[in-house]
Amino acid sequence: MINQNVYIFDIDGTLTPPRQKINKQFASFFASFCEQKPVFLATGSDYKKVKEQITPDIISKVDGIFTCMGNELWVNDEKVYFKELKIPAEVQLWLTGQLYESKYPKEKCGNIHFEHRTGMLNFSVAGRDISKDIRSEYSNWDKISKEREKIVKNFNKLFKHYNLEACIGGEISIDIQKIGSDKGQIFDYLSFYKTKVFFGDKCKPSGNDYSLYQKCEFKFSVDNWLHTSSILKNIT
Ligand code: M1P
Repeated sequence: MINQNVYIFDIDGTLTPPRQKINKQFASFFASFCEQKPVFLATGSDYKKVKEQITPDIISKVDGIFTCMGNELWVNDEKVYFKELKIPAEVQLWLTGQLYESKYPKEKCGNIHFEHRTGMLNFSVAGRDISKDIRSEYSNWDKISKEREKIVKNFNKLFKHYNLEACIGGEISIDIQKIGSDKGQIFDYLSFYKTKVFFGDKCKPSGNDYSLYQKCEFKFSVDNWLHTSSILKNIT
């Protein structure tokens, strides 16, 4: 057992604005935090997106980066392990059906609705290839219509027999993975640390940080990276 706190951070909405680069000043503060403590990043995104958003300095200082909901681990720019997932045709077709069911205006949607990542599928009615403006418009519309919450609920009722579950991703998407192959698995990989301290922004039951948030001994459900920054400044 390692008698130290290990710090685990979600990325989008916790260390950066969703799908954007980390703030420069915060990045240099956070890099020095990573030098002093054991730190892991934990994201639903893939490693390519992590590298777009997080500085090389931070990447070189953290102990590891769990991507694709913990279905991949990267250490020193090397993939240390990965878990695969095959999505059944019925599931893929049901999700395609949701695109037709959606009340969000079709002309505003992009064309890339599915992103097959390691051990997970990211699904977005609005599309991964939409502008920043449409992204925030869909996100606000979703808060009122609760489209993603409804899709997640129905999905989890229908596809348990495939051992699959869905949760709300970031602003516009849904993450789908095997039951138990969500961020909660990161807690188990780090169980040899006495205390796990987690920072996330999607910590409610349908959010993709919930499973890890629930397990960690210390946890912070944050509003955005500024909130994370102010908490960290009190820890150091
Ligand atoms: O917060 C992490 C999430 O970031 C993106 O979500 P969205 O595009 O919905 O804002 C996705 O990469 C998602 O998989 C990821 O969990």
